[in-house]
Amino acid sequence: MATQRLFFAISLPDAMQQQLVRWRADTFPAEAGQPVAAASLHLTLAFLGEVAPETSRRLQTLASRIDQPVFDLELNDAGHWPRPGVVWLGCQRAPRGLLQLASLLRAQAARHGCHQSPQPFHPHITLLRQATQPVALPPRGFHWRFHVPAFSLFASEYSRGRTRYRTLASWPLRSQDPHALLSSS
Ligand code: 3AM
Repeated sequence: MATQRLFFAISLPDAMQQQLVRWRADTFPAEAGQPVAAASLHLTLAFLGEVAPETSRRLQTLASRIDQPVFDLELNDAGHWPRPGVVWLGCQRAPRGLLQLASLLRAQAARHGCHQSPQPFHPHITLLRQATQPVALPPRGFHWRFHVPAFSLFASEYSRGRTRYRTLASWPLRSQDPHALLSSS
C-alpha cells in the first residue's frame, strides 16, 4: 500500500466552524487570502508527512494509549505569517493539556522517523492561505471557547486541484473525574 500524508489535529465543532467562517468573512477582505473551507478548519498537533502503512498503524496504536485530560480552547489571538502566507487564530495562553498532547504526539512521531520541525509549537487554526501581502488584523477582544473531548488522525488528500482532509481515526481524551475535582477544591 502507498504512503499517506498524515497529521494529528483537533477538529472544531460544527457550530464553531460556522461562527468562525462568518466572522472571517466580516473581518478580512476577499483579497486577503484563500479561505480554508469550514469543514477543513483544524488545529494541527503534529504533522507527520508521508507515512508508510506500518508506521501509521504503530502511531495509531500509540495514540490509542494516550491518557491525557480533556481541555477547553480559548481562541483570543490572531496573527499573520507572511512567508508561508497564513492568517491564523490561536490562544494567548495555550492550555497545558493541549501542549502536553502535542508534545507527546510529536515525540512519538519523531521516534518513528517522522521529521519534526525544530520551530517551537505554536498552536493555531489556519483561516486564510496564500496571504502573502500585508493583512489588517482585527483588534484583540474577540474570543471563542470550545471544549476539546478528542483528537484525530487526518489524511491530507489532493485530487482535482483541491486538498481535502479525511479523518482516519479519533481518540477520546480523559474526562475530568468529578470526584477528583471535589477532593482538590
Ligand atoms: O493548517 P496548518 O497550518 O495547521 O501547514 C500544514 C497544515 O497545518 C502543515 O500540516 C497541516 C496539514 O496539512 N504542514 C504541511 N507541510 C508541513 C511541513 N513540511 C506542515 N507542517 C510542518 N512541516
